[in-house]
Amino acid sequence: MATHRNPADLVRVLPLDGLPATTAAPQLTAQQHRDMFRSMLLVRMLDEKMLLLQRQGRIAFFGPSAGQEAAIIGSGSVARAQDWIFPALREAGVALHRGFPLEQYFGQLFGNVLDPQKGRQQPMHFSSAAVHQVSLSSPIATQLPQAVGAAYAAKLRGDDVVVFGYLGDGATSEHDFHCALNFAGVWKAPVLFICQNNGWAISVPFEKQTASDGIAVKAAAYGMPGIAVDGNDVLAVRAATQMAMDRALRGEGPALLELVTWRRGGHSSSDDPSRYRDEASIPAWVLIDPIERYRDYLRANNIVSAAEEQTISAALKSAMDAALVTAEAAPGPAMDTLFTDVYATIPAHLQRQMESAGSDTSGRAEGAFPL
Ligand SMILES: Cc1ncc(C[n+]2csc(CCOP(=O)(O)OP(=O)(O)O)c2C)c(N)n1
Ligand SMILES: [Mg+2]
Repeated sequence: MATHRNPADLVRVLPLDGLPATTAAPQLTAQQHRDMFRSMLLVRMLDEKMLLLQRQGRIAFFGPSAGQEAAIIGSGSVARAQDWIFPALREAGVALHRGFPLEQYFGQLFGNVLDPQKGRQQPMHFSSAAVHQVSLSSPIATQLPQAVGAAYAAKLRGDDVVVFGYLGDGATSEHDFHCALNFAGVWKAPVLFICQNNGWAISVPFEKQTASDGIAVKAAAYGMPGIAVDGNDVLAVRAATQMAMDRALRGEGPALLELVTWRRGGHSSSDDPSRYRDEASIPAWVLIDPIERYRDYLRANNIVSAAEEQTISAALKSAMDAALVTAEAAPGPAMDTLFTDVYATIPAHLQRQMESAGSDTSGRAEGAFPL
């Protein structure tokens, strides 16, 4: 059960257990490095805080991404402002890296007025037109044909847009995955399929998911390159994603990236992995912290000193704490948005229903509606 993927088979920049780099570090400015590192720290910080909030009953549900920060930020940081993200469960960090405000992030988890979707989605379904990130689709892999459609539309219209379609290893067993890759290959759609292979699909281990030698190899069947990357190596992820992006921008179509990482925690705040996972059999290399690996690089190359990191962390913490206080105090979405947000112009029957529902504008739905 400890097979998962062999690290020797993966694209790597940062050293790991004596394994050599297989590709050069991407050319990034010090500011780009700092931004990526900051986002990785933020994802980890939010993860820890949100799981506590869930246990305190302050939010209902959370899907953690501890250990996957390199895969999330290394790939998402390649997207340009005009590109679109079709995420799975664990890519809120991509939205945050691209400017999604923390108040809106918390507002989504509280389902209140600060949520751009006004509390109409399950927690973790972050979505913001401003940062070009659509909501995750709860049914696994359904976002992938949507991502291909968006990419193909951009191609037909001549828009300079690349679409990032994220998925987990479990999603590769869904028909939507195969359908999406097939169409993307035929149409040469500018879409990157970015699979975070974290070893698990809730309680199903990777070994039970597929008989193929990993996920990247599946790309060959659809006429696109597949690249298997050390997903805990943020620079390898960034380099591989950029390579796929450059191909798409040259009109050469899609690619499949398999970012091999590890789900350290439960599937979600509702899960207890000790019920089905033997912690002693976890491959040691996947537990080497992606943040520490990047930190070592940043220190060795004099990009982020220990003092600078302290300043970054302190600023992140105070921004997080302040946004949380604001968001937790915000009211629920106003009751009348149930009626006003359905059509551009309210039809007569909804108008009547809105009037008969009364004039409650307290923003709290509990008990205010005669059901
Ligand atoms: C079609 C469908 N089947 C089952 C589920 C229940 N479900 C939610 S997440 C999940 C596992 C997803 O695993 P993976 O794709 O590896 O992503 P990860 O959670 O590991 O990030 C399952 C089976 C679902 N949401 N949709
Ligand atoms: Mg998985």
